[in-house]
Formats: sequence, structure tokens, C-alpha cells
Amino acid sequence: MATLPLPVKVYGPPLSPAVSRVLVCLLEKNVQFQLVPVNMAKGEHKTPDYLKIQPFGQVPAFQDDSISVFESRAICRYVCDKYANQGNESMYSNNPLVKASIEQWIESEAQNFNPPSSILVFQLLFASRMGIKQDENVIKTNKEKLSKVLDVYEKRLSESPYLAGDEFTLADLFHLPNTQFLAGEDEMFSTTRKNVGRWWDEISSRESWKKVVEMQNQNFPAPKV
Ligand SMILES: N[C@@H](CCC(=O)N[C@@H](CS)C(=O)NCC(=O)O)C(=O)O
Repeated sequence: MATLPLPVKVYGPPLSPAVSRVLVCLLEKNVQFQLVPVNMAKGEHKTPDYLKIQPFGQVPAFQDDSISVFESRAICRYVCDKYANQGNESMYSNNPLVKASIEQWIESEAQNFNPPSSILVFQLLFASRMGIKQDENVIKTNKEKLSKVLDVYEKRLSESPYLAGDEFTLADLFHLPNTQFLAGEDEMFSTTRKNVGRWWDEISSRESWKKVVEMQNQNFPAPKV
């Protein structure tokens, strides 16, 4: 009798941008998963057992069969490679030309978009929840940095529907978590850049992402800012 594959395990809360990046990828790929709670307020991500699977003491951590992987983007690449023939098959191509374009925009997210946007997510949304005062200078500097990145995106998205070309890929998916928190906060994602706005409307209305947002809201209702 054939045995069903065990669900993969994702450790961490869906509200964490890095955890939500992995969840949306698993949903796109139709991979069954089990979400393992990690109580960060109690420091469970710093315990010796947890550090065995995420040595930097961060979420997410990920386990599939006998392998543990950390770093959300590396986990997503692994999921796309291992489950290449199920779910959305265009997210991470094997064709070198297509893959070069995907990788280029993946790097752009990690090197250009993520640094200012993750600082803004922390400053604008998480700082007050943690009782930390917002720093207006940090907000201003990082809005300026992000604005310059989005100018490049606006031009790119006037030439092609998605960042890497004609298909939704990991390059677009990696932008979902931070943009979800920031799009409602600042007009730089919509009114001032119509192609970025069109792209954001499309990628954020995917069923996979709507499910993740639902999980986030159940876990921690969105604050009124
Ligand atoms: N580059 C890592 C970043 C992970 C990360 O920053 N996780 C945050 C939550 S979104 C965390 O665990 N913070 C707690 C800490 O650093 O102690 C990834 O993409 O997996």
C-alpha cells in the first residue's frame, strides 16, 4: 500500500514576513504543510533545540523528510526544485535564460527592495506594538531609498507584466510580505506609480496570498494604523 508523504513542517508565526514568504510558496506549489508554533515572546526561537534547525535563532525554519533548511528564500527555491512537477510550475524555471531573469529580480528583492522595506515594516507597523518609539529620520531615509528602487520597478513593469517576464515567479512572490504591510501605508505603491500599482493588485489577489493574509489576521488581527 502506498504511503502518503508526510507534510513538510514550517516553524514560526504567519505574521512574520519571512514565514509568510514560505507559506505562500507552499500554497502555490500545492505542498501539504504543518505550521509549528514558535512562541517568540517566550524566546522559543533561541532555545538549543530550535538553534539546531535555525542556527541564527530566527523564524522560519523548515523540515522535509530528513532535511532542515533555513532562510526563507532558500526554502522557497528548494520547494520549487523538489516539487517541480506540481502546483504552479512556472515559478522557478530550469531554462537558463528564464532562470537568469528570475534570479536577477530575486537578488533585486533581497539586495535593493528588502533592506529599506523591512526597516519601514518594522518602524511603521511593529515598533508601536512592541512599545518602541518610531524614528522619523529612519522612516524618511528609508522611504527615499525605497522610492528610488520603485522607480526602477515602475520602468520594468511598464515593459512586462511581471518582474522576470510574462509569468508570476518567485521574484514577484518574494515581494509579497513586505509590500502587504506597506501598500496601505504609502501611496508610493499605487497612485504615483501606475505599473507598480497594477502589478501589486495582481500579485496580491492570488488565492495563495489571500489565504496567507487570512492566516495572519486569524493569528493577529490587523491593527488600525
Ligand atoms: N533572512 C531571514 C530573515 C528571518 C527573520 O528576520 N526573521 C525574523 C522574523 S520576520 C526573526 O526571526 N526575528 C527574530 C530575531 O531575529 O531574533 C529569512 O528570510 O529567513
